Amino acid sequence: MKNTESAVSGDAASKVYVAPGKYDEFYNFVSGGFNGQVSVYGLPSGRLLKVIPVFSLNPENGYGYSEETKEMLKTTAGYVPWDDQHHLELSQTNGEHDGRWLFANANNTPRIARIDLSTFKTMEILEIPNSAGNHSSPFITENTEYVVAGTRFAVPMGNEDVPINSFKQNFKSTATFVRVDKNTGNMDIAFQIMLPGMNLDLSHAGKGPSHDWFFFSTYNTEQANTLLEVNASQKDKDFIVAVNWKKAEEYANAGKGKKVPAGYIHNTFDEHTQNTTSALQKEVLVLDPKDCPDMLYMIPCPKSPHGCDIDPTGEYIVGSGKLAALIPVFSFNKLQSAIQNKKFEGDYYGIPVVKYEEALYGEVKKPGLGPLHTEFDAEGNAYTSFFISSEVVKWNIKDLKVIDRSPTFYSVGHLMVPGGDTKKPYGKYLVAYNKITKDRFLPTGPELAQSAQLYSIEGDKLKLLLDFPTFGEPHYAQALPAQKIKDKSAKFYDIMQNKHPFISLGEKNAKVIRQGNRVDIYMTAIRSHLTPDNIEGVFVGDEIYFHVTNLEQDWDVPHGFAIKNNANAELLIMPGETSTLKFVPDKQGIYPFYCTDFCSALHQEMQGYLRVSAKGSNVPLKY
Ligand code: K7E
Ligand code: RUQ
Ligand code: CUA
Repeated sequence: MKNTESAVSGDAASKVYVAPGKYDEFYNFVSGGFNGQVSVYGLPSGRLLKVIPVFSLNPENGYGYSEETKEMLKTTAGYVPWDDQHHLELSQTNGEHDGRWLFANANNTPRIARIDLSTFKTMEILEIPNSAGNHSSPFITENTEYVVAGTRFAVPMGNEDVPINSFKQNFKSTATFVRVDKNTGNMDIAFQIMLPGMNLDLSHAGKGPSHDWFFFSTYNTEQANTLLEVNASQKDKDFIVAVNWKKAEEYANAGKGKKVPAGYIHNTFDEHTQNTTSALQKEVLVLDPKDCPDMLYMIPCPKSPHGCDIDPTGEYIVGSGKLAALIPVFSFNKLQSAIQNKKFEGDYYGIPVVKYEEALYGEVKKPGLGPLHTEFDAEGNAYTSFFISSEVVKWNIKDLKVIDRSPTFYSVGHLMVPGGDTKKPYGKYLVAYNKITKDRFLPTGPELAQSAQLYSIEGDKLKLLLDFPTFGEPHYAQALPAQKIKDKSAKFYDIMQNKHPFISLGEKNAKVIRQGNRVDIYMTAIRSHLTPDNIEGVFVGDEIYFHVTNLEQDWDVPHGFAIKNNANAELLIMPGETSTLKFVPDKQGIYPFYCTDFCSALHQEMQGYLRVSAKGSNVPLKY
């Protein structure tokens, strides 16, 4: 399709125009895919407001480089500084966004992060053991009781060295339930449910009547170790796994699980000391379905389900077979009576398989090609993305009739309606996150940005309003009304609450302390001076730590810090914050340092010199 065929109607520009100095109506949190970060856009303008570093290094503010944040990216495999970030969920209370936290998954080296929405900062990263390809994550229950993880790539439970073709015997999948503390948001693994080896794909929690349940889509339930076989597949259905997590919780509390040795690392950022604590955990509680009856059921779902989405009432479960020509909609009510009346067609490794027709509410026939993901509005409509036919389709949940469709440019993956997976969608807009940009923007060589497209969904018809490029490859996204968080946004850190062990509270407290070959420089930054600014008496091979405290107590006055030839990085320090940059000079000489953020008319005056002398020379410490 050519650009001209997608020309938007005349009033589109006014619908997305946010005048200079005016705020957007929604915050839109967008996953970064292979760039590992989360970005924040305003809607409807599509303006990029911020990139929040989560699972990758961020040269903008030193995340992952500073001594305080390095450990956030630590795992049992060491430092993993670049991951693949697919899905986001905002915390909920009673099935509605409460504006407290944002959860993000790392797909490759399985992890879940929690971001604080008053500081837009990553506060916690929890590694998930016995897992690989953490794709069903980080979906949450309606009171944020749990955030889940799920195994896309089945692996041996202890990751033993086994022949790959022993998949059926040795490979397992796990659904991990991570408890979230009501007050602090802190995460810890409550239990893991061990499943037969298969690919868990996406998930969503029930709500309302289905509150106690979690649903996971699956593929490769043939348990093939090469998916070439599956593509020419024998079976025409995979499954949605229905997990009664309340039951699982009871079993876990009743001691039905086994503590299994499994190392995983839990990193938490302490807002007072401003340092990361990295704790190694050594075991995890595993529930085996064999010991836990009535906890798990399989619902057949046409080939091969990807998205698994629950409507706002909690009654309808929408599966989306990537290779299916229809969308199955299951009824939670029917599923319950099928379970009660044992309307099973058999079992899958001991897990009862409910008869398809007994759980099915109905099918949306011939909606498009390659359905992936579904979101909802508050009026009983669903919106599904179609990757192959490259369109978004609006349909009615009750009568399963298609209402409208609109092309995307091109190949949409996820889509998002603000609040579209909660009990109370806000509606108004739909954003399609597209995999392919091609000719939509000025060319930038072989590497093009991915893109988002904003539609109005206020009428029956979908109306394309805006295209905007994204930072990284967007998968799932979330949006909530700006007023839910904008007034609790922190403007700076209270320096009196700063308990950093190397803070210098005031320029008079700036100092340099040597212990052996370790040199701690307690430095302050305030418009327009770095203190101390002339430092002598350090030597080649010393481990020098610049602990820079930004003494400002005002909004939007960061200072930067950089020193010549430092192989490590730079810093950007927020008002009231202390950050640490390590420097191990390997040559003697003079090293200028300076503030990298244009902070006042005297910004250029924020500079200094470090003199590094030969090892063993007798230059006294001076600052
Ligand atoms: Cu469909 Cu990883 Cu959610 Cu992307 S997945 S599109
Ligand atoms: S200085 S304002 Cu390098 Cu002209 Cu930037
Ligand atoms: Cu501080 Cu420029």
